[in-house]
Amino acid sequence: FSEKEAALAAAPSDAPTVFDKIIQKEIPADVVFEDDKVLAFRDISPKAPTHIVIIPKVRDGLTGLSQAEERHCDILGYLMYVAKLVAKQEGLSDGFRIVINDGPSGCQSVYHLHIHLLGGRQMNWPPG
Ligand code: DGP
Repeated sequence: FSEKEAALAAAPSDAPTVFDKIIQKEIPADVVFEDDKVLAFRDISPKAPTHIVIIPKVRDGLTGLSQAEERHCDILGYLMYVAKLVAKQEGLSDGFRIVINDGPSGCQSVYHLHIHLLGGRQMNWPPG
């Protein structure tokens, strides 16, 4: 299964996701940052030397960025700020990338909004 195949197989849904189990500590994750609002943990299939997934602990309808409403602005901004904090914590002083995949065409496979933080190597543009 490629990431693309996984994304195309994952229909958009508001069913519980694997991230709920990570939040509930039902399955282990390598957590690098946690507070009352967000959780950040290392991606199980890293695409860069540093690859961290940052999620809101409460999904509140945010299956993906395309579902964002004005009430989500605070948490969306906070997730970006945490990405910056974690980038610093990880020593990514030369730069990093954040990515939000949305929907099948955006290669989203988990329908609980998340920011990917990638770093530790030279990134290319355009992305694949
Ligand atoms: P996306 O394709 O943008 O929906 O990203 C979902 C990411 O979540 C993907 O890069 C792999 C990661 N992931 C999926 N399941 C798990 C898991 O059980 N543990 C961890 N640490 N990461 C996971």
